[in-house]
Amino acid sequence: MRHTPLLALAATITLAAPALAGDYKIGALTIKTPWTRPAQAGMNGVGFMTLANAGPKPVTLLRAESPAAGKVEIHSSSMSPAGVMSMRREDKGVVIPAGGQVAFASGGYHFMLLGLKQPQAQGQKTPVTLIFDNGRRALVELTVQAAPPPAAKGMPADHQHP
Ligand SMILES: [Cu+2]
Repeated sequence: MRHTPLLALAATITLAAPALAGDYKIGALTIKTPWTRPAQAGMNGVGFMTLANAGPKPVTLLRAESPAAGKVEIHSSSMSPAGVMSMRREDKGVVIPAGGQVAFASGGYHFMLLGLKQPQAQGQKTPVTLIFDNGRRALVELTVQAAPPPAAKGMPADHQHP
């Protein structure tokens, strides 16, 4: 064993460290402004954030989990030509391209927090763990707020609907 136990530990513990206000950095990934709306216990919550990948390789977000909900699913919303909004599960995860970013925002990708165990009240934080294909897990906290954070508004990359 040439590696010290400390180094091995550093390689496996990948708690995301808060960076700028509400942002988390984990390796080449930045998780920006995670937030969710107020909701009652037993209801489904919806989580939003932006995932940016500054690295040279794509990273896939495989799934997410939270002690605050019975289950967390990755969904995408889309508008049919008839103007009907529908959503579907993204069981294969979501690829964050090298040098790119993916917005989880109203009308697009989002996290469904199925069966909230407690109410989400304004100002509280809901913990969610993101699990990536490179073996990393990032624990982030969704801030409970009624309206999108300023940084999440007006993101042109998210607007693909006609
Ligand atoms: Cu959904």
